Amino acid sequence: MSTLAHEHGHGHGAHAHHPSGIMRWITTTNHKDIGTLYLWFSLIMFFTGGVMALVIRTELFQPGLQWVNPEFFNQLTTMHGLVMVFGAIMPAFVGFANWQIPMMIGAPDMAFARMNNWSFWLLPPAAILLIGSFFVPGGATGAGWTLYAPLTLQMGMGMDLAIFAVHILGASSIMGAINIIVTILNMRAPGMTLMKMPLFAWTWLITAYLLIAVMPVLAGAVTMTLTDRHFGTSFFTAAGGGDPILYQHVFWFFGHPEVYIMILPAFGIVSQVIPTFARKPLFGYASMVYATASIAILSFIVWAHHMFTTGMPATAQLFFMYATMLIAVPTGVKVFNWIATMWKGSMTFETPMLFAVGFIFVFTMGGFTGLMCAITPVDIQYQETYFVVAHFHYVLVAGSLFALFAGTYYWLPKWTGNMYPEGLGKLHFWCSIISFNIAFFPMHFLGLAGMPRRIPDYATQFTDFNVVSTIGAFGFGLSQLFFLFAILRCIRGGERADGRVWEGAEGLEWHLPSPAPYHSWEDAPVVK
Ligand code: CU1
Repeated sequence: MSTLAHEHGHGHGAHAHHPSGIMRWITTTNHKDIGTLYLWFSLIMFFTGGVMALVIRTELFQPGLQWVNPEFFNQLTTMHGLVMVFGAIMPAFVGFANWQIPMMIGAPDMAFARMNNWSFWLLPPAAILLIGSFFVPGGATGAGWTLYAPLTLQMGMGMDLAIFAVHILGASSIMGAINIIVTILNMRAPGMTLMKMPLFAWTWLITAYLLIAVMPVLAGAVTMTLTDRHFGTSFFTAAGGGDPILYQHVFWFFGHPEVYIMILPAFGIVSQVIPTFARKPLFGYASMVYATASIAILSFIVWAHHMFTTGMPATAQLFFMYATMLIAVPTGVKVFNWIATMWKGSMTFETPMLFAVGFIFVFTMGGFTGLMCAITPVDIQYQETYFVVAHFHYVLVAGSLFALFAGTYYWLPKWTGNMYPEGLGKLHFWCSIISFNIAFFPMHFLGLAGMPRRIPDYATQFTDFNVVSTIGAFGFGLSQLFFLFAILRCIRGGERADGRVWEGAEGLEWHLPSPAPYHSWEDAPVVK
């Protein structure tokens, strides 16, 4: 990383002041530096949220209460969700966007380089608020990551810290999204038309619009919660003329597009990796773009599939059921195109490809259980059970996270100039995909058998699958140490690599040479 980032651009600005050490990272406006900051931040949050998950799984290893009290258990499930969604997955994709989008479209940097710095540096204070809320009177909020009223109206000050953290994280996301949209629409190199952009840039452009559309809705939901808590309003209290169900509608109008915010950039990464290792161009490029846009549009009209048990009219239940099922069509187009890309390709299975193929296989299982959850009459049985927990971990871990792993191994050689250790990467993949399924597949059976989610204790007939699941979870947690070692070894040295690291794939991936980094505004090339 250091070799790349310390290089100087083209001689101009040679006498400009360049801060070093910690000041370099605090004041940087360079998209590569900021991408690196995002990625390290999300990795730290990933391990933080992962430790919480392991405490949860330790408590669930056997029935009864052994390790944590029920209040703290609720705090752990809540914070695990908030930390992983807002701290790990979303910032990781923004880190990828910072590194890759300017290089992919031939822009010298992000459009608003100083705002980019601010977008990142809002994250650590928000993380401190979230993690710090464990240590205030009453502890962190235990209302669940969805922060449903009326429970949130009865919680201690940890809830206020969570609300403030969500506000800050939302502001950061919106600024990041504005930056990505303006960069892509205004700063493409000559000849780089929209329909020539690499798929990762396309998926992020669409994701950025989703972010701008729904982050303010989440901000509204938590602000109404805040005023209900402290300023005498009754948005969500029936006693004052409000309705707690209103909270769910507002939250999920944000929450469902949020699901696609966490998966569309993953689709983008997989769409870059598969053609490289199949040594064929992406099959159905235009249909990939249209499928991504279709998914994004449909994501706005499915939100009440999270609310089938709230007493909606049957007509509304039918609408949300059919609208949700419709999303399977563009998603199916994507899976078809990835497989058609691999069809008769000369494939090799380096670590990025293993994670990409693993993504297709395991994410598709999450898609199928999603379809099961969309069927209103049966969802009424699944609601608030471990089946739902299994479903969304297949989507978010085997989906978003595996794509992030694929992207990390794919681009680390380009970012650092060094090859990662291939054996360690493959070990990481196989341990991850096996332990992931040991941890999460039994949860389907637990849910179908009626085990509720978000409880620290359970009836004894659920014991066997919970034991298996906890063993798998620890396996998955330990497997991530291979990931950490692979990254560290890659940064510290190893075989030299250049932009054409993936032999035989030249021209498919690195459309344009990487522009030279710069370290201050004066160094930045003038963009016309
Ligand atoms: Cu949803």
